[in-house]
Amino acid sequence: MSLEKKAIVGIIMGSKSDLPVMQDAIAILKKLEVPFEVSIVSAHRTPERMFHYAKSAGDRGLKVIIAGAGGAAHLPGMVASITHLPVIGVPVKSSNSIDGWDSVLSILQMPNGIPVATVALNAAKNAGILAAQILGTSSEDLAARILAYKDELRQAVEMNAQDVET
Ligand code: RP5
Repeated sequence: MSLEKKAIVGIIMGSKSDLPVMQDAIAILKKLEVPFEVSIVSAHRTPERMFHYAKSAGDRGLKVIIAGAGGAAHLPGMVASITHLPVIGVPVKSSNSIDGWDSVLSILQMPNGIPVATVALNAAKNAGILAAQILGTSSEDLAARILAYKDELRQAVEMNAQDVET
């Protein structure tokens, strides 16, 4: 996708081990035809790479950043402290986490002035949808694709209802 069109969503994660969770953001952005790029950027292990990524993101054409991390998940908040772009945080339940509360609270409890739009634990799909919705405010075509997706959700529920209801 990023080869065909210039990326407008940046998907970053603290480790390759976050990729299975973050794949859900990739999949929904592909479905909604939103161009994106994917990078591994660690707040703790590659702080200079993180700073450069966040500092250059707007100039490189990105409009929204989705940042996933687990444990002491400082990546979304640190990126939000550097860029003017909206940052959507995905708390990832890493293998040594305390049921994911470590990453949820690290991403959710931001100080005044530096918001991160935090989705539920491992909810990278919702992060992708939210990024598309932000971008859909300035693209009628994308807004139409989001509404079509919502219609798919409605139809699935109505089919299930027909199966169950008597
Ligand atoms: C965080 O530590 C990453 O975002 C990941 O969720 C977690 C574990 O990373 P690895 O030790 O698997 O590289 O920085």
